[in-house]
Amino acid sequence: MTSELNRREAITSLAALGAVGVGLTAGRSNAAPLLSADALGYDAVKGEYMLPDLPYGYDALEPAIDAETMTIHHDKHHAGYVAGLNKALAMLHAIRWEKGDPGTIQHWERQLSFHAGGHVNHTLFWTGMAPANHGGGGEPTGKLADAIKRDFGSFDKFSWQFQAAAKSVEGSGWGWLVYEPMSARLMITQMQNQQQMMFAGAVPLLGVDVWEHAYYLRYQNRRADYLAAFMGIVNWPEIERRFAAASV
Ligand code: MN3
Repeated sequence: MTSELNRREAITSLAALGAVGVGLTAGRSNAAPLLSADALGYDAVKGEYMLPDLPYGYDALEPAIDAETMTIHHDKHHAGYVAGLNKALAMLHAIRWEKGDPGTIQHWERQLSFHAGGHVNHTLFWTGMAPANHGGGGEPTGKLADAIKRDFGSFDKFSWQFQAAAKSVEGSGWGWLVYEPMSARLMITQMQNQQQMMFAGAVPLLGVDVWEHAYYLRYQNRRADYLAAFMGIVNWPEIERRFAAASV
């Protein structure tokens, strides 16, 4: 299999996930993608994804998110999703190539959805945060600020709904601010696990991880406190960039 084929398959696989509008602003080839292949750690020669480094130190988001949580979350959890994604792609390739047992397809497609979701979600998560007073926190400006006011009423109303949605995710999952390109509007969605409950076409702009591994060491069961702290480290300039890329 050529690396080009690998690359196309990988992109197609990721694009099949509703959560992943990545690179799928198709027909907008002049727009910067939501995430580049480099940002996702994609190695076109190996046809595999690598774990990207954090864009800051493990302790950079203190006190909102502690260094131990960041270390385990990135080096263990995120790494696990990358490994799982590569494994699923390799297994699907092998089954297809050898016309192997079609009964195993469902299992590996589920693995692909979960781990590809995990990889993309976490890559967006890390880069969607920045240290407080070094780009993190405050409110968005420009066209994103205007769109938030139009679609939610005000930044405060947006922030309230975003935190309420994330807080009430059943079990493990995410809260997301997404752009729905067909009607050109913003929405807030919940996500269960790494992929469920997202709808096709939704472009993820801002996500907050509400798996317990994201906050339990510091906050225990106080998910709402974690969410309030998260709002103080949102990298709004990066979210504005994603919105601009998605809404061209
Ligand atoms: Mn996580």
